[in-house]
Amino acid sequence: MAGIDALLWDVDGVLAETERDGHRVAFNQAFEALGLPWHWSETRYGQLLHVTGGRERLLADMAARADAPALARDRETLARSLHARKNATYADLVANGTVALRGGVLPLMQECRARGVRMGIASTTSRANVDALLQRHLGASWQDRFAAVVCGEDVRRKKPDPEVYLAALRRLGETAARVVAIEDSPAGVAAARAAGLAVLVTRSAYFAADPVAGAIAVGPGLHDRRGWRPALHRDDPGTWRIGLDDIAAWVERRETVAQHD
Ligand code: XBP
Repeated sequence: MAGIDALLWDVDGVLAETERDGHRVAFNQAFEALGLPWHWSETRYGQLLHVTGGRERLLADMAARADAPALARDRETLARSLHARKNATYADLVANGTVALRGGVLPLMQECRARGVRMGIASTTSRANVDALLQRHLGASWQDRFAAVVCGEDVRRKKPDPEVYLAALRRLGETAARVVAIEDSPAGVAAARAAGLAVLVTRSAYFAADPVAGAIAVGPGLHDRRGWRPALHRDDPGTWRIGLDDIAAWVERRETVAQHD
């Protein structure tokens, strides 16, 4: 379609509120399972989310704890065990339907398919987590819907490094000019921008108010036509959601939101 050949989806926070309802809960279950008296409150998890990567997040938390193993080697071993446990629990949680897709996500995916706009996944979460979430919501053959799926294991550097987006563009065989990323976190926006992409920001629970720089538009989610900056170019009483024409209009304007608090 005019202006857009492909959309690249971030996963955590964009497709679903996985952090609040999934990963945090699973981390806490992993602490319990390994006999650790640790617990990440919603507030503490929000602080830790500025570290991308679950294993890296565990190591960052241990660095601030008096009761973590003293040796770096032992912390690394513990982080790997906890992370493996967390991912297994997370997979169970999403398989049981604990984590829903956010509103407007599925209709936009269906619209992409109907209008010949290709899609990719660009996430630095583990592949098993993406697989669990999308199997639950899109079925066993979910990968067929995406021309590129790039996850944490495929990159050396996680977001805000642009590696994941550059790899997704390579797999799509596209340059950045006609591809739009959908993100929620400052690190994700920075990664997509550094890869040269236009970025749409759908605010998530944990990054509801963080300043983000350089997005083509920032708003509450694909499920809501109110509260977007810049405002939607057209009032369409016939729809409740954000669609490809809305995104194309923002791309065409190329008016970036310098900063949104
Ligand atoms: C999200 C992350 C991940 C998830 C947990 O990455 O930072 O660490 O919180 O997943 P993105 P893992 O910004 O690409 O959405 O435990 O697999 O890391």
